[in-house]
Amino acid sequence: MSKPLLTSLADGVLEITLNRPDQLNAFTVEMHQHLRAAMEDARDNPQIRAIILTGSGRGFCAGQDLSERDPSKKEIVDLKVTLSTNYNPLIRMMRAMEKPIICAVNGVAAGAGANLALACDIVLAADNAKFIQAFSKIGLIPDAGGTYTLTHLLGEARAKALAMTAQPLSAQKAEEWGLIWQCTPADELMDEARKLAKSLASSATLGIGKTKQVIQAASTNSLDQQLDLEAETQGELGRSADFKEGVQAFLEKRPASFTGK
Ligand code: LHQ
Repeated sequence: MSKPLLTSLADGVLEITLNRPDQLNAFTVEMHQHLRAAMEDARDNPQIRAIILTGSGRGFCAGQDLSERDPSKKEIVDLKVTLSTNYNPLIRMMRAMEKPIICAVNGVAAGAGANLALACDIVLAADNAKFIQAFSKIGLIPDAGGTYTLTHLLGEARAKALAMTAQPLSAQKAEEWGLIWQCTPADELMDEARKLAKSLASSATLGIGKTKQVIQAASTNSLDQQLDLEAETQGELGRSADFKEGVQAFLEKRPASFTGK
């Protein structure tokens, strides 16, 4: 049987590929375990300075594998347990990780698959990809952070309509609405994602990681709290080797060589 997840590391970038193409990379418990382990490795390995998440085949991820949830089976699995055990720790870890995660949405992203993509820091999507909040079709609410992400990125009006109707949202419209960073021709998606990831991985990654944290904090902080957090974080970064190198390189009119320290 093929592995449910593929990983490769080059130029400081860990590329993670969901790999159940025949099921549009729908999540099984096994795939969850592999993805968690890969993300933990990305978080803890100092050689990894950026991450790309993508899918193999024609889809990105169709959310939970519904065949694992066959309602005719006697054993009823509590969905709260599934979310608390698998999806929620994954989303929390990805958001807490002080490294940029780029999602290359190579095709349909449905249910928790759509919200996994939207939990990443920079989302590129192929021009034939679409985002579907498929949950309402099976009597559920958006999960894997979807109610939070959609509301914060789009506002209530669009979040509610997307969630209630389960209408597919094209990658073009997702870009237009500010739900994702960029819609890209399908045959250029991975080149674009790799170019971006490589450039981030060789940048001042300590500052990039802090940028992620401070921007995320802005959704719940007041301006006062945010100003304090900016000052605190800038103080810390002002003592970093990357800041020293960045300024020195600027003054010497040469490219900077950042170490992420
Ligand atoms: C699938 C799936 C799938 C299994 C396609 N499972 N096989 C979290 C925690 C706990 C519980 C509950 O939920 C959650 C979060 C969730 O994610 S709930 C939402 C789950 N996802 C969905 O409801 C989406 C279901 N899939 C679809 O609606 C369609 O497949 C989409 C719109 C994604 C793509 O449509 P098509 O391009 O027409 O492809 P297809 O439907 O023909 O799918 C291709 C194959 O993939 C097919 O298998 P087959 O053997 O017939 O070729 C599907 O059965 C399989 N597949 N999604 N979630």
